[in-house]
Amino acid sequence: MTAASESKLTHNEQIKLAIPTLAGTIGATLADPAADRFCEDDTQFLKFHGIYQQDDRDKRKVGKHYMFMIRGRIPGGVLSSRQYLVFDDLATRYGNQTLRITSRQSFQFHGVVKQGLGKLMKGINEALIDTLAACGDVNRNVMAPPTPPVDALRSQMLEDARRVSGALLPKTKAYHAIWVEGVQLNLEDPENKEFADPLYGKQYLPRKFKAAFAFPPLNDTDVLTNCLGFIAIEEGGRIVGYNLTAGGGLGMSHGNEETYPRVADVIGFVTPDRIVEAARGVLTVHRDFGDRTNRKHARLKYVLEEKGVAWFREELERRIGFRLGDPRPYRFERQGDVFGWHQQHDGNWFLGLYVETGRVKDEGTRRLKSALKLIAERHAPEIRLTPSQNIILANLAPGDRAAVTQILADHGIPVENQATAIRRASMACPALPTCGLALSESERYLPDLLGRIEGLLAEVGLADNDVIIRMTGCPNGCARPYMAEIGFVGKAPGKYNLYLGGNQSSTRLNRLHKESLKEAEILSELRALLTRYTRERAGAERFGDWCARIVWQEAPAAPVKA
Ligand code: SRM
Ligand code: SF4
Repeated sequence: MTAASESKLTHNEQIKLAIPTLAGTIGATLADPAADRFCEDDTQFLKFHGIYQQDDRDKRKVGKHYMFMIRGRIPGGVLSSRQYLVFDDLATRYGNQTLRITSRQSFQFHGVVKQGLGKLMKGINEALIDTLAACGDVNRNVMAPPTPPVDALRSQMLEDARRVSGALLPKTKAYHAIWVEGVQLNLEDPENKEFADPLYGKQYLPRKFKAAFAFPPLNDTDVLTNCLGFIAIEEGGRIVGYNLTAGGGLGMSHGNEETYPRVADVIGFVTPDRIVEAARGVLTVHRDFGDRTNRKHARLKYVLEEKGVAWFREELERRIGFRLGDPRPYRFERQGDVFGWHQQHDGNWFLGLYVETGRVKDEGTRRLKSALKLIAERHAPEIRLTPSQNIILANLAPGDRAAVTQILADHGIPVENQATAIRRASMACPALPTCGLALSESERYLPDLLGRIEGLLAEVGLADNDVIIRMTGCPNGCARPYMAEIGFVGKAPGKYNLYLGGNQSSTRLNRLHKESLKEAEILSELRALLTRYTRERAGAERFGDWCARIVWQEAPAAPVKA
């Protein structure tokens, strides 16, 4: 690389090049009891270790209260009860008493202060889980369908997802040194100075990279929103391979037309024995062609959009050294989770539980956190986190059902009619007060807004409608609002852009309908649209499909205001 091209690199690129172990001075600052936070460059390295330095935005008027968000790496979202109990205990001791299920099947701790950070990280690693690469310019948590085996095939997919996750892990020694051994990596040691990750090189990726698996007809992982996707193809009762997808992603910035959400392209077909090679190949195309001069333009989706599918397939095949098969037919019909009790193929049972905005907590008469702890202690289910921020308790013996239902009832959690259809189908990102990028509320506001939308639905005779509603506090798209039938994207405090027209199978992006709406405007707009929908829908047509058929034609997307 020439000096000129190096100078155009973003700051993140330069610091990765300078300290390719990603150790920064994290170990030294961690050991310093007087420091309540890490320096700016270290906050970038910390992300690769699964940690975000944040401050409590509710308290900004009285100064900056630094705290940390820690995200687990939990491929497919599966944990043992023992591991869950460790997470519960760590959240109680060092976090804000809650666990946050993420939209990528992981858990986040929020509100951890610096004194608790090292202990919490040690605890996670002792439970044989880690947080390595949960954030940063690397492959993130790999998603897989969370529904427990009602047939043997989904178990194979989970194993495939774990293989891909393992193969794409960075190899730096810094993570183990800092969080397990509790030491600062010696940056002067030539071995550390010259370190280059065998897959990622010295500079890692230009930006984050995301992978997911899905099993048609269910698209519960929103697979097409990922940089890399594997869509299972079943023939004769076995998974014969996967359609490989690439170039999905949702993040954008208000007023910047060079950024946009994008649905992935189907590139080709790959057999199960070759998914790791294929995954590495796709990742290295991102590594080598992603834009390292502009982080807003650095995702793989822009490479796909600008160079095209034919170029991408050829480039990928050149790297992996074999030809992909042609994509096989598949069809997604729906997204979403399964709730209530269901029997597994082995005779055991699983219970799908709705978790409002993914937050596992005790609040008022609903004491979900305490209930889950008791169930994990007494009945030891396998814990599965869903991409829609819900939880599944799996592998429960038939004899456990009544006791588990009773524990939940004692803690104010029903297993039947857990929430209205729109709540069960909804998602919100954390936003305020933890997220530094939030422009408006999301997790703390959506439940109230849904209450008002429930009122509207009842008013127009659609009380049981399960329209898919997602909200984020900014346009980064963390709760995947651009795939929802109704998407709310924060624009400013109390103001949201309204997107309409996603579909139930999560294969179609919605479109911007109106900008900067306050709550009263949202409700009046939705009242008018829902009233028309009841009159104009064709048979069982869903609201999102009606919006795409009718509303999109009437109101072409408004020009985006800067
Ligand atoms: Fe996200 C940044 C939370 C899934 C796109 N995301 C953030 C940060 C870390 C804010 C920051 O950079 O300072 C948020 C932390 C908030 C907090 O206080 O916890 C955050 N993202 C989340 C989670 C927790 C939202 C949730 O409701 O669960 C999800 C964690 C998933 C996980 O376990 O790994 C989460 N983020 C997503 C998704 C959805 C997905 O991956 O399926 C997206 C859209 C898909 C995509 O990547 O394109 C997403 N997050 C972003 C972006 C925009 C990236 C871009 O291409 O422009 C940012 C901003 C950034 O990276 O600079 C971001
Ligand atoms: Fe924060 Fe925006 Fe992501 Fe919400 S969508 S968590 S506000 S970055």
